[in-house]
Amino acid sequence: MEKELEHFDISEFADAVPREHFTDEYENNNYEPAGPKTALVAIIGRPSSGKSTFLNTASGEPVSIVSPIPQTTRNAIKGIVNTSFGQLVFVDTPGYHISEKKLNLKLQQVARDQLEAGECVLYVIDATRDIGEEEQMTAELIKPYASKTVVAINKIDIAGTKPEHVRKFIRAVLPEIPEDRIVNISAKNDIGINDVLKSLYDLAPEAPHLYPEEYYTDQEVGFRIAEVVRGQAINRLTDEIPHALYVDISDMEFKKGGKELWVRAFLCVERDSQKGIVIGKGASMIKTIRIESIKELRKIFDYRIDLDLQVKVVKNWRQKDPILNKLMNE
Ligand SMILES: Nc1nc2c(ncn2[C@@H]2O[C@H](COP(=O)(O)OP(=O)(O)OP(=O)(O)O)[C@@H](O)[C@H]2O)c(=O)[nH]1
Ligand SMILES: [Mg+2]
Repeated sequence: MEKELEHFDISEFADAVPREHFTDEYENNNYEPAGPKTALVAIIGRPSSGKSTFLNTASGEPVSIVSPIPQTTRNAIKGIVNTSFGQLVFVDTPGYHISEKKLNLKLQQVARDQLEAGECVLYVIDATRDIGEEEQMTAELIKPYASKTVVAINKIDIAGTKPEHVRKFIRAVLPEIPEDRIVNISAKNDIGINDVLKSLYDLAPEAPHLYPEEYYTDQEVGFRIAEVVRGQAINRLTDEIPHALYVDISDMEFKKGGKELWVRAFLCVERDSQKGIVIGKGASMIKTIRIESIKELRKIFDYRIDLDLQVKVVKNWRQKDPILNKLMNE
C-alpha cells in the first residue's frame, strides 16, 4: 500500500526570508527608504515566457525557479522590490497553459486569482514564439484588466526576434493599453526592467507598504527549501520527470543553538522507474541534487542546512486533490 504523506507542523518556521544584505546597507547609511507607492503586481503569461526570470531580475534574488521546461512555476510566488518610488510586490504565477488536466486546471486558477487580486498586471510575452491560440487566450484573459496592465515583450536579446510583431498584436487585441505601457525587455539580461518598473509605479496608488523593507519574498522557510531542491532537480532531469516531481519537506529541526537547520525532504515521483532515474547510477544523481541544493541554500540562509534527501514514489499524485491542494496552497 502506498505510504501516507506525513504532515508535520512547520508553522514555527513561518518567518519569511529577510534580505541578506539589508542590515549592512542600513548600518552603512547607503540605503534610501522606499517611497509612498504600493502595488501588488500579478505577472501573467504563457509557460516559459520568462515570468520567473523577470521576478528574479527585478527583485535581485533567485526567488522563483527558472527552467527551460514549460510549467515550472506552480505557486503564486512573491518577490518584493523597494525603490525611492515605493514598494512593488510581484506575484509570479504558473504559465497559462490551456489543458483540462487536473494539475493544469489548478495552475490556471492560481494565475486567474492573482489577476483579480493585484493593483497591477504585468503581461509577459515571449517574442521568439509565434502568436498562437494560447497567446490569444491569455490576452483575452487580461482584457478586463487592461487599464491596470503593463506589457513586457521579452527575450529581445535573442537574434531574430520581432518585437514589433508582438506589439501589433497587443495594439489589436488590447487597444486600451497605451503604447508607452508596452515595453521591450530582456528579463535575463536586465534590459528594459527599469522602464517596466516606471510604468508600474505610474499605475500604483499611494498606500501603506505591504511588507517590511528588509523582505524580498514572503516565502516560508520550508517552501523556500522545497523550491530550491525542486529547482536543482528539474534542471538536471529530462522528459516527463520534471513534471512528475514535487518536494515534500517532512521534518525540520533547529540544532546547535539555532546555527543549523536539519531538514528531511523527499523528492516525490509518480512511478518506480522514475525513482531509479532520480536516484541515478550509484546514487550519483540524488547526491548531486543534494550537494547543489545545500550550496544554494547556504547563499540564502544565515544558518547551516543539513539536508536528508530521499526519493519516494507517490503514485499518480497529480490526480490527487489533497496533495495538489497542499502544493498549491503553500
Ligand atoms: N534569452 C533569453 N532567455 C530568457 C529570457 N527570459 C527567460 N528566458 C529563458 O526562458 C526559459 C523560461 O524562463 P522562466 O522564467 O522559467 O519562464 P516562466 O514564464 O516563469 O515559465 P513557467 O513558470 O513555466 O510558466 C528559461 O530557460 C529562461 O532562461 C530572456 O530575456 N532572454
Ligand atoms: Mg515560472
